[in-house]
Amino acid sequence: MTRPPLNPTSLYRRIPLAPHQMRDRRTRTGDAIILAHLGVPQLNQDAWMLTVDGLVDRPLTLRFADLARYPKVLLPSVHQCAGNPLEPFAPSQRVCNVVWGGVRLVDILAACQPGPQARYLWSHGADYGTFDGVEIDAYVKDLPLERAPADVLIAYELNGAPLPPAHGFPVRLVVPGFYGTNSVKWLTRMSLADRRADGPFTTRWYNDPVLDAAGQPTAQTTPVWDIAPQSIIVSPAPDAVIGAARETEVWGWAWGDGGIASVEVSKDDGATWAAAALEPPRGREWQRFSLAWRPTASGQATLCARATSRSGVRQPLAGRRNAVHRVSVRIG
Ligand SMILES: Nc1nc2c(c(=O)[nH]1)N[C@H]1C(S)=C(S)[C@@H](COP(=O)(O)O)O[C@H]1N2
Ligand SMILES: [Mo]
Repeated sequence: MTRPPLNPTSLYRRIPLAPHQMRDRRTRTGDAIILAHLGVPQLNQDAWMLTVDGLVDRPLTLRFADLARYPKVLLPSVHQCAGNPLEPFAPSQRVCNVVWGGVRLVDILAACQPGPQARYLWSHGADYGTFDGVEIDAYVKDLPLERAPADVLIAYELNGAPLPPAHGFPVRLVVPGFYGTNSVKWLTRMSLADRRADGPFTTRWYNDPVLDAAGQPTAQTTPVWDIAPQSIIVSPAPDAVIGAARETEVWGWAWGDGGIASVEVSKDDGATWAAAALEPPRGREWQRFSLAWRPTASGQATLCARATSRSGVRQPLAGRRNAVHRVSVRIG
């Protein structure tokens, strides 16, 4: 494929909302996060083609109009950026909850019949350029087929409208339950392979150092795939003034691959915790939690929330991208 023009031509990032502004259950498109490492390729829907090749019996080339042959699926899902790959332990609250529309990856794969050796799906984007001083031919990510969720989407809609250019127009991958980095935008090629992809976005970046019991890095790394349990406090907002002896609702959102089982809230910077009310998981969406609070003493208070996944993993207090979110308020 000839290279499409890029606009902008380098890293483009938009993080419109702070946690206290994430009041809507469904995030409007204009409020959704945007992350493009290399710029935004300007693609033409009629000229767009997707090649599916590698370890498949029947390689396939799809044009945009061919997608209409497959059932259309709507997928409401949390969409979270793992944060700057150069700072893998920095907390990231770049998140939104949106509705994707498209066709199922499994339907496309069924049409091209992957062979028994196929273990990874390599997805290529049309973007190219330089990131952290490294020259990149194309943004490429890999997905382990045995762990790939059944609801992975080849998406062409966001919130009921065609994907905006920055979100991957005309077609992108959406891997629900995995961090955004895996959801390759401006999709041009999917290759089935028997090993992980060898580009910098799968070997150099987006592999977290595995720490030992003492918190020291080991020689091992783990790919940034599934979303770890996390929560944010939406209300009260940072530096809000809370009336003493009045009832206030502490509320927010919790999410993580596989769903969240419980959320605890602390009103004393993590010294003590109380169970919050929590919605049950609904598909891939974030879950609302809330706790009524009637402050007694006046002064400063630091609120924290921590989520535990249905598989029993609890958010760490600090030092990870999913570290506990803290909000300081004034009681007066
Ligand atoms: N082709 C391509 N796909 C990409 C990226 C990219 O730079 N190029 N960025 C990834 C990252 S890090 C994130 S968080 C999500 C962001 O998707 P959004 O901009 O639609 O929110 O896209 C992912 N897909
Ligand atoms: Mo990201």
